Amino acid sequence: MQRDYLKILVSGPYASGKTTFVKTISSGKVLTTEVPVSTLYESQIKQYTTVAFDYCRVNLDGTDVYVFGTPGQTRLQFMWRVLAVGMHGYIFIVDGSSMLNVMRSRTVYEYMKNLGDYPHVIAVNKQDLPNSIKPSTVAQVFGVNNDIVVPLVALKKESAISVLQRAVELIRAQKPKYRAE
Ligand SMILES: Nc1nc2c(ncn2[C@@H]2O[C@H](COP(=O)(O)OP(=O)(O)O)[C@@H](O)[C@H]2O)c(=O)[nH]1
Ligand SMILES: [Mg+2]
Repeated sequence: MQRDYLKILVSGPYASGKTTFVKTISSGKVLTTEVPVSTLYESQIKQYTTVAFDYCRVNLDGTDVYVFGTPGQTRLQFMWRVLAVGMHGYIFIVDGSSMLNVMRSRTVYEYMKNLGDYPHVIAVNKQDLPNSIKPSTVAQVFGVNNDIVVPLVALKKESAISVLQRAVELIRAQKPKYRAE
């Protein structure tokens, strides 16, 4: 039987909030591969890190959306290419807590764009923090259109779901229908 579905990748640099995003949209029903961090540098930022991927399935207005979160450490970036197979689009999460993190995200974004020309959303996370960087600033820094850059608080369900909805919207705007074989 044929069935509508979408595969969306959640990518972005280390500690931008990818795992949090996948956990939030799935209400905790997530398959995750987090392990304690292995280097001193990483441990200064957080305690656990994704080594393979995060995964969840959510139903959005009748469509099954398969969401895969990538590992963020650069030495695990080869996984991105693996996880990108068959995707319809992606959400690129930027840590908006400081301008330095936004600047650092740019090369990671370029890497993602090299995987192919897919519909995508750039989500500027941690908007709950004081002095967080605005989506319009990120659009300027990344040199992209304002309409693909959206605010995000990955800890909040409404916010995370609305980012997912925007990604689905952009995917549907590009191609009307996706069918599993
Ligand atoms: N203030 C705030 N912190 C967040 C938000 N989303 C994630 N974080 C924190 O950012 C850190 C990295 O999150 P994580 O999901 O592990 O990042 P990943 O490496 O991209 O998977 C964790 O300490 C999270 O609690 C958010 O919306 N607001
Ligand atoms: Mg993670």
